[in-house]
Amino acid sequence: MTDTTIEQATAAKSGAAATEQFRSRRAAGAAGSDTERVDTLVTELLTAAHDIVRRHKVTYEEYNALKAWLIQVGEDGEWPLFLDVWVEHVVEEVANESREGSKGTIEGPYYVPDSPRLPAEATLPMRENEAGTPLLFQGQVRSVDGTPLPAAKVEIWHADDDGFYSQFAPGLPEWNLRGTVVADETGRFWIHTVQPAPYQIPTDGACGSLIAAAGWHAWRPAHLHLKVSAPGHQLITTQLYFKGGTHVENDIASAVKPELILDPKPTGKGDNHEVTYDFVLDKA
Ligand code: MBD
Ligand code: FE
Repeated sequence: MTDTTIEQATAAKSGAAATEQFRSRRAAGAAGSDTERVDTLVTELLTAAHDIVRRHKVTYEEYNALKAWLIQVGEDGEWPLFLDVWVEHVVEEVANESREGSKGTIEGPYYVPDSPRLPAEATLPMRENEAGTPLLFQGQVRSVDGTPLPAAKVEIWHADDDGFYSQFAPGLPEWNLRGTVVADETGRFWIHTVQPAPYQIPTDGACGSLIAAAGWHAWRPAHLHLKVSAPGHQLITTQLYFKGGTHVENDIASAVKPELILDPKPTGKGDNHEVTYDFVLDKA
């Protein structure tokens, strides 16, 4: 008998990969040099925590449980996951409040830059017999004034039919279900992929313990992640969801917006589906 070990997806492994990915991309030192701003924000955050302790008469037992849990978040590499699930949506809301074009939403912890460049009509890198309903996702990228944006870039990444992201779960080809599609001279694109499945955040790490302790659920609705950009325009980071999908109404990451819901229709060929979604970019 051969001794094969099938590597399991674990919170610690996806956490370590997300932490590493974040660290490698973060521009050093941009924020944190404005003493007054740091003072204001951190003081208000701590004051809010102090108020909670007083109002709810938080005990030493609870304080120590929090301390142990915070230590565990770090050990599991789950700070990117924790922050992107429970905090990023408000940062995104503030960052994009004056945008006129397409709605954005959170990036989440599983973006990887420099995915393979693909032509305007392309199939995302996937395994032979990749599971899931085949989906043609097509559309056009335009400026807020209606001008089509030639050679716009549509970066797309999503989980597979088991809810796993390449580079954050073992056993998947490096760029599975990730690509950078370059739109044609009229800003149009046609992306062939498979519909992703709902995504359960890892339950075996610190975030999972919190979810269990609070009696919450760990699910995000099925979603496509996108970054759409064009010269002279602001890049938009967004996600698209599926009408009627499980957890569209109760995303653990609070990142669903009514403008971001797709309703793919059968094409009549097998169980293929297709949907059109246009992106409108604000000027830079
Ligand atoms: C995801 O796939 C995701 O998009 C977010 C925001 C958090 C955890 C997993
Ligand atoms: Fe995601």
